[in-house]
Amino acid sequence: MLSFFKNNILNLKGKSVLVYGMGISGQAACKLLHEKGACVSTYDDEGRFITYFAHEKNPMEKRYELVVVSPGIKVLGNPLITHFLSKGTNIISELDLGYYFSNGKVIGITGTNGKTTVTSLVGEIFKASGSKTFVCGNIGLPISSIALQSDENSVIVCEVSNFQLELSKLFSADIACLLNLAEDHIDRHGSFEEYLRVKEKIVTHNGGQKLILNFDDELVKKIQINKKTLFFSKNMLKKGVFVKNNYIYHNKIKILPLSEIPLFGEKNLENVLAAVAIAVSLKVKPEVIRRAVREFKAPPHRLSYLGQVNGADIFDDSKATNISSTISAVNSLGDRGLILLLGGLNKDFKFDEIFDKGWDFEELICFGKAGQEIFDCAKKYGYNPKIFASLKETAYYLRDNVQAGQKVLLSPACASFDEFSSYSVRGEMFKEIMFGTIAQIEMAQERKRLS
Ligand code: UMA
Repeated sequence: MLSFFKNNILNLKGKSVLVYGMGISGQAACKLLHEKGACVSTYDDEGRFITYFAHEKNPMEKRYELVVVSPGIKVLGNPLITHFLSKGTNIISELDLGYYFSNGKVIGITGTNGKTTVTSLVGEIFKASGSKTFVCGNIGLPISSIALQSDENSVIVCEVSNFQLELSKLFSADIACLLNLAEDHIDRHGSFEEYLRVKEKIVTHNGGQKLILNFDDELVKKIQINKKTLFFSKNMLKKGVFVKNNYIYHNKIKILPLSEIPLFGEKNLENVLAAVAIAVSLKVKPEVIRRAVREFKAPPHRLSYLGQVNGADIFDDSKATNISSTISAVNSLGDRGLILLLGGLNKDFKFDEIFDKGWDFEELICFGKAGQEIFDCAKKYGYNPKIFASLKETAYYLRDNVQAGQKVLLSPACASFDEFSSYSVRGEMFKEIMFGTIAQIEMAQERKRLS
């Protein structure tokens, strides 16, 4: 496989390449391959296509020298991928393709939770340092779309998902950061062990370059380290990036006081520590890091404080689509006075871990497709939850019933797809209902539909 790339990748001219999946990754891959002179064909299970590229009806009947697969395509049990694997066809992920044609320093950031926050913060730090910076990957911009614009002075900050890593063979970042490991995406990978194996690829592919690892995460701490590993921790370390006397240090150098971090909760402290560790590894000056952290605006739906309704504090953590993320949000806010909203589409989780801690919630509300399952699990631990068919109904109930002193936390531990197209639409809808703007929005949509 690798020999194909070593010998041929710089000369894709005239080579027949199939791009599988026509979302933004597939489209970016097509353009890159086209620029490199490849003969590009496309295939999409939903029949999506892009103009100028041949859309294959029966790709199994053709031979390709390379197949580039989009991250959303589940490998396990996929007939087309199984077919090409059995024929010995070279198959790579879109991440590999973009990486291969990238220049400059590549920073790869992965982990179960916090990837997007760390990726954006690292991007801001490098922009503030004056580097030609690209922020890409799972955050929403395929690496293939920026690869050919990068040069030897570029810094490419790439959020890497396990979906992108699943078929990856080439991606080997100069700086690879693994933030944390917890159960997630079992529905895609079949088991937690397989999920871990895929996630660890970011580290095992790393050919002796710098690794940034979380010392406070038991699973991350256990994995392979090399001489250049830099650990970060919320507690004091002999060496690394750590917290001492309410300051973040890199070894003996003070970087910034915790009081200047504009993000909420202990998970976000870990995220900042990871970003600092990445930045110091590439020798960004402490004052630049400090300024960029101070001015950072977190991406939405990650334990974001929305404001007050009837004197109750409202928090949107819609991005919490797994159990560990929800637990960390509750740890950050505390259980007293907390109304916790759980539900959506279960990703094959058991919910016991949330309820076996003896937390004394003010109220527990379950909703959506997983609502009944979460309700039954909570009952086993002596809770008396409320249940609603949807998040929308839950939010209408809360808007009329919350009281001063309470905290409402949407941290659902489930995917959003039973009711919404994404976690961000779910978060926006929650905010709009809680703060009373939904009626105007629905009326505007209705007007648009009728016009
Ligand atoms: N498709 C098939 N067969 C399949 C599945 C999908 O043909 O079995 C086709 C669909 O019909 C569609 C296309 O593939 O036309 C979609 O491709 P895709 O799902 O890979 O989506 P992209 O638009 O390319 O977006 C992807 C990532 N999506 C997924 O991993 C599901 C985006 O992450 C990422 O931002 C983007 O590449 C740029 O790198 C989204 C995501 O949900 C935000 N990520 C997961 C997460 O964060 O938990 C991992």
